[in-house]
Amino acid sequence: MATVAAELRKIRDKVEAGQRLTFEDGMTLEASNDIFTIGELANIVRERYNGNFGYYNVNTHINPTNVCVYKCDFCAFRADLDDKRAYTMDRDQIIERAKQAHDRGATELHIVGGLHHKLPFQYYVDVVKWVKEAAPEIHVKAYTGVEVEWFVKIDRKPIRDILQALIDAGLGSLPGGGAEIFHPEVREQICGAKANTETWLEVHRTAHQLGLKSNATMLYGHIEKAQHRIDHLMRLRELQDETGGFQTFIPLAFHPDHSRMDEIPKPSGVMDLKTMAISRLMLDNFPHIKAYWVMLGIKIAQVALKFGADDLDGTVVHETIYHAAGAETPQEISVKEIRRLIAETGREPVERDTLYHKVERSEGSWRAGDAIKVTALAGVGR
Ligand code: V47
Ligand code: SF4
Repeated sequence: MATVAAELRKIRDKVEAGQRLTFEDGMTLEASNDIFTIGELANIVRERYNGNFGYYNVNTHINPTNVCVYKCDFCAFRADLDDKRAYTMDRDQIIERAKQAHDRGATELHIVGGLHHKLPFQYYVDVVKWVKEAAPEIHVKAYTGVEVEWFVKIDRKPIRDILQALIDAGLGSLPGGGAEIFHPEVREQICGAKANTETWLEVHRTAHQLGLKSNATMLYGHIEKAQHRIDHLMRLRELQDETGGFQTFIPLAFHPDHSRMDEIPKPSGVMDLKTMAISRLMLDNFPHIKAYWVMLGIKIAQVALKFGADDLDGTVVHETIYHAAGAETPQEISVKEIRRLIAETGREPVERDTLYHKVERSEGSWRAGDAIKVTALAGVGR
């Protein structure tokens, strides 16, 4: 039996040669606690894709309703229809938030929420329209694969037609939520009622065919095991080989507070950094890996820029999903602070828009510049 250290040396050779890692390689990385080596290897891939750039964007979240027909075990955000906490935003509230975001220089609105028992699909289409009316230049990144599956159910139309109606309303891309853990051994236990793995992947496949970019996530640090995480990454890598439509992968650390899994401890810093790095190494065809500071905490997110991540997400205002589950991070960090955090790691801070164009700002306005190109190293990816 080769030792884990010897196996890691083989993985180093593969990474340096730009060769694809196997499921077994992923399990070897999971079994190792040599986080320096794993981080160093992830950094090779990270710099191959993104050089020394450290990206961030200026965005705001809108969660139009917290009422949800499903009861995922990890979710502290959802409410029943008759719950005191239940809310649904109307046209004026959505427009006000979009205008506020615009006035504060946001280039993106991230819109996701619950699957309301009674709202028709038209409401979700209107949310996109209202935002675009109020702030036409803002990019709307909205609705997870799970929400799109719900729209298919309530509007009795195929995925393609649902996505097309949202695109016609102004949808710009899909966020990565709802992926959780694809392996049925876990998915059925923690969120068995909502869109299954095949449907989530089919929504993203169809979105890519329609020309939309999308993101993908993985919720880790609960009941899943190493093999489930590696399986999850392999399934995403396979779809990305087929479509090339994913931009960014975001590992999401589980926050247990106020959820039905509140007896599980939060993932440790070592797990956060290892999961980031292993994601970077396994997803050799994803251009970006995001360290979402809201859930990782600002300190781990900053260090993650040396463990495979190239993006800190946004300055984020009005985040509720994690804060409902006990996230202790602030609701917002300033551009100055996010740039300082990136620069302190030796990276060059770059403001990007949702589709990774460099944002150029002048007094009170902004415009999307050219696509960001890494010139330091030829050849992206493997
Ligand atoms: O799908 C819910 C997760 C996701 C909890 O695409 C929880 O750029 C941890 O997907 N603890 C929604 N996680 C958020 C999301 C996201 C976030 C940032 C950027 C992007 C992007 C996407 O939040 C859900 C679920 O996986 N979640 N509850 C919890 N207690
Ligand atoms: Fe509903 Fe989403 Fe929460 Fe699941 S994670 S209960 S689908 S709001």
